[in-house]
Amino acid sequence: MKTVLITGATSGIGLATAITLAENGFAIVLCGRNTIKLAELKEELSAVVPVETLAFDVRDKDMVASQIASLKAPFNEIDILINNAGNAHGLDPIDKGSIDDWDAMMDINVKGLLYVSNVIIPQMRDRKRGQIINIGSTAGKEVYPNGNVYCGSKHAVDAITTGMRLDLNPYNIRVGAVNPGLVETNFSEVRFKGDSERADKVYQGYLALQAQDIADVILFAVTRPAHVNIADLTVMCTAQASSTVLKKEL
Ligand code: 8X3
Repeated sequence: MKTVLITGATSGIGLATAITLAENGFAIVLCGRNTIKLAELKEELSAVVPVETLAFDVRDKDMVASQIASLKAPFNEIDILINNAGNAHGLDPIDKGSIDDWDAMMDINVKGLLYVSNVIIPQMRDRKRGQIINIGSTAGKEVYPNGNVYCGSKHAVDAITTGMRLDLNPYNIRVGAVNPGLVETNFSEVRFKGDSERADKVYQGYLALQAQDIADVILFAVTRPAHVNIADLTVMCTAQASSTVLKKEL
């Protein structure tokens, strides 16, 4: 049984992925900040597969390191790392952006991903096997108006994914990215700081991707034979042609 560590596992894509991988026989290490949700999810999924939880904020590098180091067998050998934790804060032109929002996006989406990877990569390197999937975004492929720093953080994920794949190639470690477009989760609610009316509008008038759609893609990536690496995969809903071209039924 392979063990998967998922960050941001208590909501959205991370949650759907945790449930999907548990249903498909992977042992799961659920990581997140919300200890109540982690405990509920552990109870639910433990009926199916071995499950462990780690409570940390990916921004806290000491907690990241100490929590992952505390894992005991059978959870101390991570076969697959899914760097999913991430979010957007604000959607403002660059001259009106908030430094706190910029910090949050760079600290979570970029540095947090690095902190978790930094702890997991050496064990994969020593075992000469492993798989890392970074959740990027269409925003990591193109920049859209007011997306500035969020797009920058996801472009960084795109570059870091390629860098990881190059550097970890000698160790037989598969590295790839899944890059979703518009997915109907609490993403926009976080981006717009709880303004649910504004958040709901993002997904109105067309059928957005659902978290499960991305979980299915991740399941596909982690069930390929050892010689197959899904290096870079962009997923949009049918109504979306790019970050700025979206067909809405009006
Ligand atoms: C999420 C998709 O379109 O808001 O990464 O950039 S988008």
